[in-house]
Amino acid sequence: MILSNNFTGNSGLLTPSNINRDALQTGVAFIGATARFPRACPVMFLQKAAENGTPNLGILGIGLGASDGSRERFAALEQQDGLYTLVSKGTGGIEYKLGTLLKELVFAPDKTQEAIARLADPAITLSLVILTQSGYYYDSATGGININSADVQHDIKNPANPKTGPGLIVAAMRARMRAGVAPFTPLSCEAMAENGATLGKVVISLAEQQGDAALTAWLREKASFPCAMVDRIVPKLKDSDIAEIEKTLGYRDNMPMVTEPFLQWVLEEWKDMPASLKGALTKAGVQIVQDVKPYERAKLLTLNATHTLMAYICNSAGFTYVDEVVNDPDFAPVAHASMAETQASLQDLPGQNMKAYRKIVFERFQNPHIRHELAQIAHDGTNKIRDRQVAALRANLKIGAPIDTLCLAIAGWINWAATTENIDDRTTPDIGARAREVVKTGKLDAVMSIREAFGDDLPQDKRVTDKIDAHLKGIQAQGPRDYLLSYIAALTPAAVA
Ligand code: CS2
Repeated sequence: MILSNNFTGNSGLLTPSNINRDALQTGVAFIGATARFPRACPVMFLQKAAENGTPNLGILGIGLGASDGSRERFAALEQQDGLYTLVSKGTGGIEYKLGTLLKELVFAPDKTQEAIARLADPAITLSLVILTQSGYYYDSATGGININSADVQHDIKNPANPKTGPGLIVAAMRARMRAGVAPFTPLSCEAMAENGATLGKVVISLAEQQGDAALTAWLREKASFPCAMVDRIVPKLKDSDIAEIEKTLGYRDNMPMVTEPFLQWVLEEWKDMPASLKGALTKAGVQIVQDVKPYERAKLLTLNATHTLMAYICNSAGFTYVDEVVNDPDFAPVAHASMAETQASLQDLPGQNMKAYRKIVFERFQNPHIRHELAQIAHDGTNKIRDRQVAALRANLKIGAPIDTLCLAIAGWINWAATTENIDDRTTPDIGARAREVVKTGKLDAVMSIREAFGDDLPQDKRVTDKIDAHLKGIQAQGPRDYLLSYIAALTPAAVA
């Protein structure tokens, strides 16, 4: 039987919660409610705050139609009354918890007016937002919304009947302004640099494009779009996860998550953030800071950059999962070498010592219960290489720190792209052809000319191109596995410290 308000199976195995769903008032929206990452992380902090007694953290889940299968996933969530299971697996054992905050669900593509009206409710003061990076329609050239997109053009012409996430937010904000209600505060959960600020830019520029000067001015004056760093490793759901939950808990859950115990939400304090909310979130474990950027950078360079290194070169060397690599004494040193380089430009932060942080990240990678597929990490390589390896490269070049493993990761990406089929890279859809061109000609140009990743300077920088070239030729000559082993054998103790 399917999980629902009326059926929670062997709930004795679930971590008890004192939340009374009937008494919970809806005060938070969640735009993109089927996404797993926020349900596993920020929502769990809100749930903790609700368990600590904050009353108005019931969630209005809004579904968007942007990605394939979202309608089906939303219907599955509706069928379960918004309930879902969170299975966290660590060395301390398994914890089963029910996500109970999602109380109301509205699928915006079918019920746009209802979604706008509900988002305009004065009781809603916050909204989690997850749109995927492309769902922001951000145009870095103009610093606003991408007016060349057909969906955005639709929303410019039809402000009352939007299709996009930013369009929905603008319409809801307009309704609030007209009713004399303050804006809600959108909390971006995207794993992307400057997430909240980017959301603010696209929302305000869309209002501007719609010719609504009053709304544009009102948003500029009154709305806040705080940035946040959200961290929890959530591997892709497997059929066997659903089967295991059904066997153990006695109900069928089509929207669960299997994740690690670790979770972190660093949130920027915004002007007029209510002191009571700040207190409640802090007590629930959220780190409220003035500037999120250094935390975001620390995570991107320590955790995500090492993921990206492994996703390509270690995948080509025969590994399938993250934990396989870091638990293999022959190959783990390459992950250490990567972290040593990417951390070179990082400073300790309040509450976060970089050495200790690195150790925690490495142990998280080692968690054998979290089978995190390298192939899952490999998609959208251009953006990831830019935000991770290239960001670290630029910083290290500035301070004269080593860049060898960073260049190995980039060479690994090129080799992987040349040898992998059906690559999903929205920024460089022809990355496979470009990489094969590099291999064929022995010249890096076809890949280094991807400006979105390397800019105009790095293709000219011989300190970088010579190293990438040497690594790539080594990988080609010896094969990825043997090359990686010979690279690791030559690492000095300082390179992995
Ligand atoms: C990963 C991230 O797929 C990837 O690119 O590096 O999804 C990573 O697991 C999360 O950022 C962890 O919070």
